[in-house]
Amino acid sequence: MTEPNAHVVEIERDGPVALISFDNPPVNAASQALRQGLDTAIRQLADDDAIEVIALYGKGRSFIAGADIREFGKPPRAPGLTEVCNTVETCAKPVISVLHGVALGGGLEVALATHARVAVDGVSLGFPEVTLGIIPGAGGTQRAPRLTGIADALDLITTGRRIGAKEAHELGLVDRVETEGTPRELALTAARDVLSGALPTRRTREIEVAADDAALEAARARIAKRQPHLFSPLKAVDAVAASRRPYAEGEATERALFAECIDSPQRAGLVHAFFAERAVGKIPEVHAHPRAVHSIGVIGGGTMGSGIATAALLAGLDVTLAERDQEALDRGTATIAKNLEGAVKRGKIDDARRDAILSKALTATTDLEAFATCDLVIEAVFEDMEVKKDLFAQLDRICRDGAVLATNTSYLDVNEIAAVTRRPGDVLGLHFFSPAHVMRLLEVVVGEKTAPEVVATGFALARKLGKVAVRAGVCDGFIGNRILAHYKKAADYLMLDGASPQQIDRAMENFGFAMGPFAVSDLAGLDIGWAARKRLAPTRPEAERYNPVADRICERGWFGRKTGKGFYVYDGEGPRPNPEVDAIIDAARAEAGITPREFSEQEIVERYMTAMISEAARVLEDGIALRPIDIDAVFLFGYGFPRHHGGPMHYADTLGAHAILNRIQEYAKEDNHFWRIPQLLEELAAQDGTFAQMNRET
Ligand code: 3H9
Repeated sequence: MTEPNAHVVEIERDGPVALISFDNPPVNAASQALRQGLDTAIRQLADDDAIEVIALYGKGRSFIAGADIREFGKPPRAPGLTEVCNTVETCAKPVISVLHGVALGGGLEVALATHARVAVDGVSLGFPEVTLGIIPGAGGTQRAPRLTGIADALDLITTGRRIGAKEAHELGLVDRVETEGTPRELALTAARDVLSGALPTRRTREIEVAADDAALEAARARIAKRQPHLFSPLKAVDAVAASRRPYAEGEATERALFAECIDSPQRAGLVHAFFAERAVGKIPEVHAHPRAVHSIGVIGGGTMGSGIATAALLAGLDVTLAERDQEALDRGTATIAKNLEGAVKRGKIDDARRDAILSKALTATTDLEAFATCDLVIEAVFEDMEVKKDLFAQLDRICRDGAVLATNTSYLDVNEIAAVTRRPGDVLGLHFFSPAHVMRLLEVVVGEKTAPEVVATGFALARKLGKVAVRAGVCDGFIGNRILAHYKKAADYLMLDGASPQQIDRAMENFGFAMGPFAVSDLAGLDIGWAARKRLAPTRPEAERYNPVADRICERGWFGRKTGKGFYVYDGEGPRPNPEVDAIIDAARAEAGITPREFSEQEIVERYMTAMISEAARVLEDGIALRPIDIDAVFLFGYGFPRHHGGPMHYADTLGAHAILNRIQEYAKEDNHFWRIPQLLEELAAQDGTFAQMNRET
């Protein structure tokens, strides 16, 4: 027997049945070796008179997870997946597939090119291409509508939604669902059923597609509303529209549209974001053994503490929630119950699970001694160093040996907090983002003395909670809030110099942020920034410009959404600019002797992004973030950074270090205190280097 590509694709013969299996760990991506192996195997078996039916299945954890994303942006290597799918579909003998684990993107396209599909219960099917800035490019936009109709194909292809075996069966994507048996056993059985006539086969390309112009228009309207900045979803609609034409014509249209997408900057940004999510787990402590965490203690039942408790409960952990008095405790447990109710509404858990969590997994107490048996304790109390130190001294006395002690502080010195305990090695920062049961980012703040296994425990906990953990060093604000404080000042200066808060918000929303900085401040609560500014006032350098507008808004008792007024008015009719803020801004400008000037949207974006990139470069210089890609992940998963720009460091590479340097030099002519050139950026510009190179080198 000749092996087409012995390591990745194997043929097994059983009488008239041939099984082709894929073995390309970890996820069976359709790499060049897999494509070549499959193409060769089908051609060989087509010529083999002893074989009457061919069945494909995957070894390991999945069928095929899609094209090999690492090959994107590199010169294509033959055979392309389109050709391979065509080899499969045009094979004169019936070819079927058994789908388990995942069959995504190109993996699903291979399956749709086979003549019948068996789904193993638990499989996840979908077209995630639009999340990577592309469209299905191996016939998916042509074959899916032939099986499901245009409307359902559009839903799957333009959203990237993943579906299970049952729904795939209802939609007509698969012919059979099996609940028992290994993929190999099911492949053999199904192949024999093809021979007996029990499993009918047909070529997808031969099916007619019914016209559905209404579905095409509805999809375009939905995309304009929900994904206004994305390039590929509309291309996907155009490709699906072409499925009405003869197969070869539709396929040619898909190829052309796919090529436009693969070359787009959005594709590069979205693929970078995909890898950022995975790269951040590669930390120096990767080989340390995490400590087991089954029960956690949460101190503080405010929005943050309740959110953390909710996240832990949803992940199956036992949670002890502590507050200083019964009233506060009741508020905390009520918030958790409300959060869980939201999880029921979103279909994440059912009523019975919610009831079990509330009655069995959650313990509420006003006595810190209850933490004696917890594996990990997180405090989420008021941001005050003395309060936190007092708490950690108590935890040090109460908690068992080996328990991890975590602070959720947003900016305070984790080393100073750890120093009040006799076990600074067990202390770290776990900085959640609000609402903590929704936001995916977790900054794992590593102190000078934090033990490697305690860092590993923070990362393992994040995985359990479904969060993206990023390793951060100790400084005021860690990675995210430190950078935010800087570019927020740039926004404040733009406002003082002539741009309105709404204009700045609109510019950043048009750049791709879901909300601009002033709308975000209103949402978070203006009192939070006010407290931070008051705290930092004594250390504010003389030379630093100061915009007092937000302080004056707060002095009126307007803290944003929660008080109904901030930069915007919230009175039930949707946010609108607060007219009284204009007068406050005018007064601040007059006091500072500023004659307001016009700012174009482009200049607003440039100044804002340059400030973000500058401080991010300093965060790298100071070793607070391990690599540029860690900063990207912080902004993608915690700050609503537009995914198609890949994160601030990836975006900086698209501009080039020289261009950023030139901007800073230009801006520094007006304010050389704020606009300083980070040394790292200067070095990159001198070497024509990129942040991406730094990712590869570290
Ligand atoms: C496509 O198919 C386009 C076609 O239409 C075009 C044809 C012309 N390629 O996520 P994990 C790596 S577009 C390369 O941690 P999990 C991943 O980086 C593609 N590598 O595991 C990681 O590497 P490392 C459509 C891939 O169990 C390791 O595998 N397909 C790919 O949590 C483990 O991954 C998709 O978009 C890939 N396709 O989740 C599917 N996939 O260990 C993308 C994964 O070095 N993949 N890797 O960090 C996923 O959604 C998840 O990885 C999956 C497994 C659900 C499969």
